[in-house]
Amino acid sequence: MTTRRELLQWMGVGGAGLIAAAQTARAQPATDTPPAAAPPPARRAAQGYTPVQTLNGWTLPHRMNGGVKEFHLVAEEVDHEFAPGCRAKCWGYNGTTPGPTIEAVEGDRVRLYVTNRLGEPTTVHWHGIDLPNGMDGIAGLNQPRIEPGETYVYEFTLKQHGTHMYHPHADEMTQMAFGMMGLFIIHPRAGEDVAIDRDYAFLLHNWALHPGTYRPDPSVMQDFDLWTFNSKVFPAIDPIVMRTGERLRIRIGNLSMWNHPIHMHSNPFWVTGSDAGRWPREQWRREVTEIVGVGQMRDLEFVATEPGDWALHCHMAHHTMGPMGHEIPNPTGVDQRGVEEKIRALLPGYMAMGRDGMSEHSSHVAMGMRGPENTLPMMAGEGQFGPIEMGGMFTVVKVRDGQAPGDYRDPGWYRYPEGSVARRVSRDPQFGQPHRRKPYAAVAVPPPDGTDAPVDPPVQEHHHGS
Ligand SMILES: [Cu+2]
Repeated sequence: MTTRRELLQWMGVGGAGLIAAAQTARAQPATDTPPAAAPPPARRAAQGYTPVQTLNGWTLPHRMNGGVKEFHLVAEEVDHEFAPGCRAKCWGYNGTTPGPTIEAVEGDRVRLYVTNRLGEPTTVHWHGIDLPNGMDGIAGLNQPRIEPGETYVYEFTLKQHGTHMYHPHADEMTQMAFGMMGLFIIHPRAGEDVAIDRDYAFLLHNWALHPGTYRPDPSVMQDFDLWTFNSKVFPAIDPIVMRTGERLRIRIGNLSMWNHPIHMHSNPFWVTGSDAGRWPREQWRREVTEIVGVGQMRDLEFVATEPGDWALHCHMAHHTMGPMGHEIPNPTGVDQRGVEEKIRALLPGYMAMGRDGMSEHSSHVAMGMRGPENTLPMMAGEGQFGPIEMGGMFTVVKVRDGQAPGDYRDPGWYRYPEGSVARRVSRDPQFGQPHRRKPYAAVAVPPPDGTDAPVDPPVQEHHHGS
């Protein structure tokens, strides 16, 4: 139901604010709340919402037809690049994986055409959307399958707002493993009382694209090779860009086969919504990590107070890495000299690593060492201070004092004010008198003079407070 207040404000009638204020005053019981604590005035958006920025993606244009918003999805094979050096034949919609974002407003009547250009049947399920049962898209249960070459139409009225998804519900295991999914964003008809300055959205996914192959393997259940935001891996994932003091919303959906604890650096965010729309404010939670479960959506809101380059990533350490072997013996602490030459005779280009940790992999990458065909390094990304050593679900939130409102262009790396970066104070492993318990002497620490001979640091006496 449209209230008189909303109607007046949509129409932009002069003086409507005064009428609305008078009506509100009559409708609400008097409270002791001082005016300063009252929420900011509601922003009446109607169709004037802040458009969602689909990370590395796009929004599907629609056309109006007799008051109905018409969209047309095409299920088809796509040639997709995860990052330079790694591409595959994937499946998606309208030429991309994920498919384009569908964006509409609560109360809209939508008509969605779906053309199947795959070699097998498909359907589309509108995930989280409150609609008539016959529009829910489950092959066999709610509708016949859309056969290759056929076009079906779905039509319903959007009764809610929130962050939703669409994906096939026919041969789901294969079609989703190949990248068929997209975002479906419904903005609230009456706007939002806490206004958003920037609204980003992405989907979490995983892919079994084995090195040297060009088709994702749909039968893999756990040991995936690629972990993606909107089907891209770092450093090919776009940064999230904002101005200091702005309010950001990040809408995250998960159609992968794992739960992902999404962690954002800088000050804590609020979890403010889900498939069910923006939650009442009493339910907002302050977090620094939020698990986005399989099949779930989460909206995170963040007010930037500190400029800089802030990491945003999944906190499962393997999910911020590129492809790796999962069943190799543990090389940590193993001196592989001698063995390395023998293996290289069998496997040209083999390079032993991992004795002191995996970090040297990033320097191999920086040296331009080539891995197998059509795959990506486990660690990648070069920042202004050196290797970032990430690879999968990782991107950077770039907060800048000077970023103009509405400017989404990448401002480059942050320019740190002088003296504001952690710095080296010594190259001597014996530096200082730190409290240590039972130091373990076997780890070789390079000596400060730069010679090659490993030196075992002497076992130090240690003291600790009683
Ligand atoms: Cu994860």
